[in-house]
Amino acid sequence: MEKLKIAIQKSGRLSEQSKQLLKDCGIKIKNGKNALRVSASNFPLDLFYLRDDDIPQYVQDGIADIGIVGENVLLEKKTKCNIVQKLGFAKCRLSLAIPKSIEYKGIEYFKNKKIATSYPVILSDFLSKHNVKSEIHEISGSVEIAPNIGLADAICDLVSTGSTLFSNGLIEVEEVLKSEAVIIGKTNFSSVQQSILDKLIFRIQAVQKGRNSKYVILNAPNEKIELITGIIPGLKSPTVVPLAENNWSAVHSVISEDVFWDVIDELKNAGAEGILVMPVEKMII
Ligand code: PRT
Ligand code: ZN
Repeated sequence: MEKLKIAIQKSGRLSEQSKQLLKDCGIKIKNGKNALRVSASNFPLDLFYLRDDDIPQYVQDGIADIGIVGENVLLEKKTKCNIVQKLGFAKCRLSLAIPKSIEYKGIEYFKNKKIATSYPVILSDFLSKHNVKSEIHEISGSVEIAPNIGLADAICDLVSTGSTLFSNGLIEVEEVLKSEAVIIGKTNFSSVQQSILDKLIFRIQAVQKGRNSKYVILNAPNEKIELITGIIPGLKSPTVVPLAENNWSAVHSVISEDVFWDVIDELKNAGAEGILVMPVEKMII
């Protein structure tokens, strides 16, 4: 039977969350530690474990059909792959940073400066868009130490918390790119592969919506129910069930993680009591 082949990072910042996502989609993968290729036991999916930098090329060449990488890697490799689905984890930005002692007046600063980076393609696109000519020094790791050892005037590197820049006396001055983990895909799927991919994406979206939602149950006097159901309209409309106590009801609904604490405050002010909040595993609308 035809299967879909997915390439994920063997070890690194993407690998645990990539495997967890597949698990949350109900896909069972054996833990073959050193295997390069494993098959899911209950879904037509084969997994390849690779270095993230190699994944776009494997997908472009059709050795894998889809892969999980950071957008930064996808753009740096300039392959003919499409973004099939954004995944919302491994969020970071690719930024230009300079020693904090320098007074920064704008992007002109980088003219004729030496910039160390592992992202020469993305960086040179960015600089030429801004009409700035710099000397790009490609290095593969520990980019942040380059200014301190006199190798470069500035760096262009991934930042998430900013603590690496801070501890190396650097400050971020320009954001070149925002990135998160994405599923990339080759350009032409067979109809069987496409239908497996559609199934996978359907499950991923259900998991993502679940992760972004909370299930809320609360009690309130009946005269407050209309006000409360206005605050938490839910998917279609909230469930309202009577309590054993006269003139009281329980309201069940789903709310988005992003607005969670604001909504809880509103509910309390509207007269809600005994508010229970639970995680949502999957959500299909
Ligand atoms: O071995 P392989 O080639 O597969 O892995 P890798 O070492 O190239 O990549 P890995 O595992 O480090 O990162 C994989 C992907 O995670 C990247 O391509 C990004 O899409 C994403 N990601 C998210 C990050 C970060 N956040 C991140 N903070 N990748 C790297 N960093 C590094 C950054 O380079 C810097 O050294 O973390 C440091 C900065 O972190 P803060 O928190 O101090 O700002
Ligand atoms: Zn890599």
